[in-house]
Amino acid sequence: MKIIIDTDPGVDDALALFYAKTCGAFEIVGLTSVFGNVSIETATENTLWMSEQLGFDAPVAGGARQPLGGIQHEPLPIIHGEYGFGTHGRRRPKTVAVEQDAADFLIEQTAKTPGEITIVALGPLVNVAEALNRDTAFAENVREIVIMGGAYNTPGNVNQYAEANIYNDSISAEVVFSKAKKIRAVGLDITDQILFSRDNLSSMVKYAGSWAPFIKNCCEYYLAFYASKGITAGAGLHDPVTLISLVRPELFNFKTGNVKVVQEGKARGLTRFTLGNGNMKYAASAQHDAVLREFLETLQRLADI
Ligand SMILES: [Ca+2]
Repeated sequence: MKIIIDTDPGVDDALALFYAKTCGAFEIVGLTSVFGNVSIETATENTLWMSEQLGFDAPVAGGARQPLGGIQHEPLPIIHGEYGFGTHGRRRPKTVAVEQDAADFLIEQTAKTPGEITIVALGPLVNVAEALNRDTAFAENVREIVIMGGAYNTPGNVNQYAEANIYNDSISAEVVFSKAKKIRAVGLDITDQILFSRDNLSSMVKYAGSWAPFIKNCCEYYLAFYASKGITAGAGLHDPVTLISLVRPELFNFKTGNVKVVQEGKARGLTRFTLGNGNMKYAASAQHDAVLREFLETLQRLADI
């Protein structure tokens, strides 16, 4: 399956990239960066660094630094760390991003092989929205847009209404939900239920080979944030679970319909779902234990990377 991953790394983004590498299901056509968990500069450096370290051998295009509509976004280092990977410092990749920006990269790559490339968006949706706004053919050329984002029949995580990726660019989210032809959304309904515990981390570190110190540092930081919120069972595997919904769709139940994104007031960023014929489906339930097992067992191959 050909995919482009749009990402704002980020601890759970890094875990998703580990899964993308080890699951063997993907041909990574490219990666695009976006502001979100970290600044765009850090997101691009982290994406380049992860791509080099994992041997993706794929181009990286730098994306948007701010949301559409002029709302200024500031990262929250308390969740993922100042440079996105726990207490690790700035990454120093050897490679550089391509000259094209992320939206043009998405447009060009999908036009080369219409109907073949799936875009997996793991951060705010501005790069995808820009691609939809710039080129009307893009919506037809992309196979599917897979989104980590939204809270459809469950509370948000920024506040009771909104999930962070949607909240951090609600205008772009509305562009995507209104213009895209085929969307698969994995939101907090599922990802807040599939928790990565300290015990899971201990066993993963045993299998992680030279990645062990990196993973331990990142995940301990991320787990500490969840614990500070009173969630001691573990941390949400938001971005990895989104990828797993593509590889193991039989572990998920989806509901099809349409989404409007609330743009004003205290509920800004709320994903309002209407069941019926529509351009999107969201993961309404999943086999939580089996999804977690898929993640943990797949990452046992990390020592070979
Ligand atoms: Ca992310």
